[in-house]
Amino acid sequence: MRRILPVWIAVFCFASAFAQNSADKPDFDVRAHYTKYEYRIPMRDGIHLFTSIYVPKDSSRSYPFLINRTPYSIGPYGVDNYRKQLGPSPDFDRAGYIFVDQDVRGRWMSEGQFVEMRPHIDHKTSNKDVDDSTDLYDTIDWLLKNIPNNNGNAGIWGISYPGFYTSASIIDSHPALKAASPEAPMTNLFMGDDAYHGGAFMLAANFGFYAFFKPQEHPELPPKAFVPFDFGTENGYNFYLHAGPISNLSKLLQGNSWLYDDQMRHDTYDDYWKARNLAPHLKNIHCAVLTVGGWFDAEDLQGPFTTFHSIDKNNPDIFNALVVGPWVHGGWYRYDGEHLGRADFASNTGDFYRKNILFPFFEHYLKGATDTNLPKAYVFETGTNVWRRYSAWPPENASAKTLYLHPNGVLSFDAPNDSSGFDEYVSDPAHPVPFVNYTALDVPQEYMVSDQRFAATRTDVLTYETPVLDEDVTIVGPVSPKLFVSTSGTDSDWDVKLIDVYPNDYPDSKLDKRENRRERTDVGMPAFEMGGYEQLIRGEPFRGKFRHSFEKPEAFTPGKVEEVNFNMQDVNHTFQRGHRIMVQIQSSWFPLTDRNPQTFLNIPDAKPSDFVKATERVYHSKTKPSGIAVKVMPAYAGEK
Ligand code: PG9
Repeated sequence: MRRILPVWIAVFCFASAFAQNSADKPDFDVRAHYTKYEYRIPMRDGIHLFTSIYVPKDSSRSYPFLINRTPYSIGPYGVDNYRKQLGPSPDFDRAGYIFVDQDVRGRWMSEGQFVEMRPHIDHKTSNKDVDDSTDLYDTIDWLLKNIPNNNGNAGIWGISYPGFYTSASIIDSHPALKAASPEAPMTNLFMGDDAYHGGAFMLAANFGFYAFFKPQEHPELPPKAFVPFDFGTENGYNFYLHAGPISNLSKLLQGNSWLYDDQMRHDTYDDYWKARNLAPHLKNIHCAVLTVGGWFDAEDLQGPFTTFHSIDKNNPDIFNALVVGPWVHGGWYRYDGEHLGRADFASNTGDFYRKNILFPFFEHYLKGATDTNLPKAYVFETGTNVWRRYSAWPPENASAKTLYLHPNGVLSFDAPNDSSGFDEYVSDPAHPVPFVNYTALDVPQEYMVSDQRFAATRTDVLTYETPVLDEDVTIVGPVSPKLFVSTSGTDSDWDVKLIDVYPNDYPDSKLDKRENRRERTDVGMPAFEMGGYEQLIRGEPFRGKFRHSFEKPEAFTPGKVEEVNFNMQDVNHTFQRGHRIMVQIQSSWFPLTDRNPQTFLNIPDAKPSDFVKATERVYHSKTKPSGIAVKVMPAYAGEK
């Protein structure tokens, strides 16, 4: 049975299902309470952006605008075709807003040219200098003048690409813009968002995405039916391994692959990526901002942190807050958030966020409702499964420590004292380490919490673990590998995983698996047995040639010991008493990332013969103390 890749159909459905409903199934009849209109709103350069507007039928009071700008279609089109849900949750539909949905430039029914993550123009000299900040400014201006019964205030929200459009649009804010919620906003695709992590190309996610997200010839015409890409197999590991060098994949997109090619070919931090790094442009923002992310967001986990910190730095006088929950990409919109795979979060975290954080935020800033008293950082602590309120992120009272590697697979907060010592393995690109131990064509969302015992059995994975903890250890913020390594090749990946090891007598999970529609459990393991589970907490690849610079990669000298230091994305996790802390190190993670040929060259154009085995060494001694730097919290010290 030929399996069509579901994930990007799911993304497409997910994307256009912003039109449908979030986890709180709407029992609210939108058509009975709203009237839909469609407009082509003129921008300053003459281009018209196709916009649908849902206006409350009750004209006894005025309403703010709540805007969503997307490249994924605002469908269904036609004033008689209504979305089932209009806002980020049914509470918004019930409370009454003027919902505004817009196809961005060059997508679907809007005119103009689409540009991937359109670069912001800091110094505009004419009406021809347009970007998403001018498009939102012109849209709000038009709405205020043309849509009656508005209360003079506007807000904007969006998840993922619409999250990017939220951040990009609020720069040089329109005075009527009072609130924004960028959610999983792509901020720098090369530095930890969708395209590259640690310089390694996120292969399965990106090829799968661009097999769905195609350039459009005539965006102003009604969109063509979506034709899913046929992989011809269910097994992504074999599909990508047999595809060979990643430039071969372009040919499978029938020439319509320039969006994929742009991502795949710009494999160093070059001007293409620098122009698209939104962070330094997040200035002159005058509205309140609530940035949202998910600890297990496999696509845009870094973006929320980069956005939050950049806005804080450049706009110190506005309300700027961060919310991070135990969610997958967009999970805070789509799911109850009680678990992911077999990781149990003990409460409906998505429901809590929608009702107690997001809805009150917009009600306060757009309608003058009671102040929400939101903290600077509202963060769910996994492990203990409680929400924490912090006055800064990361919390300022955490102390810096290092989990050091020791001989015989020991991990300890004590530094090694041996005069010499290393562990080694042979990394073979023909047999890369899988990132999940079951058949998958996409990037299963639960991979970020999946059991790592399968990897520990491989000879090309190093495993280190602490003794059983006699007290809780809570870590917050970035997790930073600091490795002393050598390779017999001239390039190598150093992928690091931080893992929570459950005690062998840990009770079985009581989770009902119906909720997580795309979850898969490991082959052979009973679905809920948690004794000895090795839960991934954070994992990141790092392509060694970028150890000194992402702009200018450097070859390794075979056998020469070098330092490889990098940051993995933030966490807030408690390793509970009775658990162990584990670290795994490997040089492939496939097909989550592309393979490193382990030869210093331009990887997209590598020939099959360029992929060679290499002997990798990780050192642990007094003079070469490899370890993972973390920030450890004292006993709970957040706001009460
Ligand atoms: N994060 C998705 C994506 C955007 C751009 C490139 C690749 C992936 C998305 O869901 O928008």
